[in-house]
Amino acid sequence: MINANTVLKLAVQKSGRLHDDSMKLLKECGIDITNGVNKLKSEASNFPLEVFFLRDDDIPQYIEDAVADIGFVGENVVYEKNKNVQVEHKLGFGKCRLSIAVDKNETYDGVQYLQGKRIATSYPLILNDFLQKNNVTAEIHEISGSVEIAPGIGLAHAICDLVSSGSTLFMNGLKEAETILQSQAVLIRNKDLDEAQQTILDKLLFRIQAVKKAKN
Ligand code: PRT
Ligand code: ZN
Repeated sequence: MINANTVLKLAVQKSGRLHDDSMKLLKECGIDITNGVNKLKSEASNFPLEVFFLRDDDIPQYIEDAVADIGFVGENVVYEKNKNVQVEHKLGFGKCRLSIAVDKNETYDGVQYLQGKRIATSYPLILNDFLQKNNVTAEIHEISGSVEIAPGIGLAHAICDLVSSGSTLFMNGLKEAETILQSQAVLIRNKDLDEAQQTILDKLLFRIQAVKKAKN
């Protein structure tokens, strides 16, 4: 029997680029969340959903550990964290790409350019996969922020970072050389939801798909 008291726990970014679109999507799905930005969690008043507000980097781990059941997070974070979670649905917002960029005056003539170079990034795992697939040996220098300044201060020959408009690269005298991942926000889930949780997730997915259809 399905437990009528079951509530699905959704993790969303507490603040940052994905927060507003995540909350907007819930609203478009007809789900009322009483404001909870300064709280850790908030419950929907008209749907069996509880929303947890977290740093995006922590979301895959929380889902793997079943602290939350589902989450809205960028594919870039999902693949970099490499946790045991399942990507269920692409959400259509938070679009960006993970790209390798070099000094705008460099002649970039293909991935072999990167051989023996030092590349600064916050995405060492995804970058390492890309380099291996392309038989390139390069030094990956992991930094957590302001990756785009690394070439200018002599820390690296190239960077691997998220790009959307391209203006950050431009302002730092860099040019995009290689796109290694196209990313957008996705709904990820714990792999072992019980029947009651699955039923709620199916209802939510049905509404998300209806919202998407209405926009097309
Ligand atoms: O605090 P928390 O850890 O939760 O947030 P965060 O600072 O790690 O992430 P945040 O809010 O910056 O980004 C959240 C997610 O938004 C990312 O993981 C991506 O999935 C998505 N996203 C979409 C982006 C961008 N577009 C983006 N442009 N994330 C970051 N950027 C940055 C990029 O790193 C670079 O510094 O924006 C700059 C480039 O933008 P353009 O427009 O100048 O090219
Ligand atoms: Zn983050």
